[in-house]
Amino acid sequence: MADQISLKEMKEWKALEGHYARVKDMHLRDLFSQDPKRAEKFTVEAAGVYFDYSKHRVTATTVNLLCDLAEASGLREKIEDMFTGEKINLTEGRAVLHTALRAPKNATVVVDGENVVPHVHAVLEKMEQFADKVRAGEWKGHTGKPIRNIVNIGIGGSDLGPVMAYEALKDYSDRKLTFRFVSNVDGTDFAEAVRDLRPEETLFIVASKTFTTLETMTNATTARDWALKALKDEAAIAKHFVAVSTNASKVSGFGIDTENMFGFWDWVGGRYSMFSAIGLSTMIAIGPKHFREMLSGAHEMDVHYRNAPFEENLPALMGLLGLWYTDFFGAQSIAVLPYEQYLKRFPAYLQQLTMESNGKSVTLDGHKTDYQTGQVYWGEPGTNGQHSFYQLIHQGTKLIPCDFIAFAKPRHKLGRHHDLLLANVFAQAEALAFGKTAEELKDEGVKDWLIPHKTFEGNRPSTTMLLDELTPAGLGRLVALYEHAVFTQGAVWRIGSFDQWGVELGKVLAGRIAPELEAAEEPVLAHDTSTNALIRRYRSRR
Ligand code: G6Q
Repeated sequence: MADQISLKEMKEWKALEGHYARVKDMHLRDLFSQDPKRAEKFTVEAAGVYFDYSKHRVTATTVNLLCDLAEASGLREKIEDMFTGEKINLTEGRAVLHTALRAPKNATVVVDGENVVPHVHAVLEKMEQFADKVRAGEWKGHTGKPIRNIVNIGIGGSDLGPVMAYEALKDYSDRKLTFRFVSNVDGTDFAEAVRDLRPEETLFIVASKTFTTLETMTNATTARDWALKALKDEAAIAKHFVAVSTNASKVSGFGIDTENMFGFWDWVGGRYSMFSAIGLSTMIAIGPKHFREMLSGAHEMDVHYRNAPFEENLPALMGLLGLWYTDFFGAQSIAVLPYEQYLKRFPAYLQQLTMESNGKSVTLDGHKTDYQTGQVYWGEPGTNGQHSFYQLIHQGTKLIPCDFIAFAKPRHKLGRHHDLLLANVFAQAEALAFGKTAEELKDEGVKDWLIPHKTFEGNRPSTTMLLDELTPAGLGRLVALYEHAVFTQGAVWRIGSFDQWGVELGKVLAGRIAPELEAAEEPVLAHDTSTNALIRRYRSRR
């Protein structure tokens, strides 16, 4: 790779530094009072998402400078490289084509000389046939009983997307079927997931790209033992186990007929895989039609990201705003606050998407970054969070930009619930931005000594995203929005957003420690003194 000047030496970065010094103390109260059109100017609506970023500590110049930085960082070209199947995952030598998973049938995306879109649609059709059979009660278990329970076994990218989507779209799911998700190697996860299930009515989806992941293979083996204990016939495996994987030989080695395997490809990263066959449980839950709608929603956002100018481009704006706070204001985290109970697993899903992607401190050409990358994402649904951690966001010492997500229509019309929910999300964004001054408190007659405690500085930034309704398409749009925001940041930061070497070391060390825990004879330990002591303590107490 040709040497390029470092990010912080770029004139666009330096322009932002100068600009930051000028605007850092500006207050949102003033920005709003100076410009009656501020809300309008800093709201973009695209792909079904009304995206109000007016309550951010930005001016029109900030937005222009951030977009200049994106342009100068080659974001436009990098987006094209991703969409056209260039091997942009350099450290693994792979293309990055989750966008091809939601491309329409007539699209062409070429990887290694081959159009992958027909393969995507062939797998989708195979998934549809299977999902329809299960949903119709036509897929029978070994004893002839229809399947009623679906247990997805997978971890990380093979779990978080499916479980989030299942919870998000539960209102669309077939309530005759029970869904469970097992990920943790902690046996409690499996034991609790199956304790009230009958093996003869239970289907396991073993979801693993590699089919070698310790947790998933351990759980899958336990599931096989659990099923065979009741069904007492190896032939039952074919009816009660299907696999989602890229590794056919490992799948058949486990005893699953590759007829019952749903494939995907090395150009689908784990945390970008919920729209691939990894979403089989989602499709069984909500049905093929709704699954297709989810794909269309994501595709709509893909088209927007690829074509819209950065100033009007939701994922680009979202990514650049995150970078503005991370690299200039020194913010460490972003709170994701969906005012929609069905999105309760969305923050957990985003944690992997964002933190595994952009939690890197070395650039693609191997240099240590001298700027901050990847924020800590966290959150809970509103209004629950308001009664817990919002205190720190309102009055604490840390700057925590917030993403509020809300829907105009409720999934359940119940009395005043939805109006109250929405009143709260709007109120929180308002309170964070504008706060409450000492003068206002004085006018209200608050005693002097209490005023410091009751003052809200305000100037705490947030985005409010308002969608019409939580539909499969809406979920697709939201997920794709965040995926591309992550891409935007990774492109500017010059890091590899699509590998995850940071998860490897712990796996290797656990592989070394496990036999030491299980050895019959006292093992000779050669770790540090702390780890040695912990191992001995565990062995003496287990
Ligand atoms: C995601 C990661 C990781 C992966 C899991 C499961 O991007 O690669 O979370 O999804 O480790 O891997 P398998 O699907 O191979 O079991």
